[in-house]
Amino acid sequence: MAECIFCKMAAGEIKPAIVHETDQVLAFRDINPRAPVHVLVIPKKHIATLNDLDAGDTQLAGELLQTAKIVAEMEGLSQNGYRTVINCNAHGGQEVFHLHIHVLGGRAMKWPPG
Ligand code: DGP
Repeated sequence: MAECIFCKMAAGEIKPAIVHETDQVLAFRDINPRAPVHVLVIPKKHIATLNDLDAGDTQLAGELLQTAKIVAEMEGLSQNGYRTVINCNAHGGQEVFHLHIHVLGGRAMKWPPG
């Protein structure tokens, strides 16, 4: 998608602070961190929201989750724990319409979320 900022990152046109990368997935630091560690994990392929994930994306969805786990390990979050979040559409608070998993850690999280 030409106007999608996360697609531009996936294509290397905009360079975020990359934490991890595979052929299909990119993980980079959030520009507006909400925790000491705040990394976004995206598919390089444009998928607007979780609603748009189809049956053919099952392998990719698994790789997104595996990457979230790898990022948590790399950032030293695994033992104390961390939070993963996917915001979807207006009530979910989604601002960027390219599917992403937030990996948040480095402090205790509250529940329920706001
Ligand atoms: P969401 O509300 O789930 O759509 O979260 C979008 C996140 O994307 C938000 O935490 C801020 C982050 N973000 C938006 N624009 C940029 C950018 O240009 N670079 C980086 N690194 N993160 C961005």
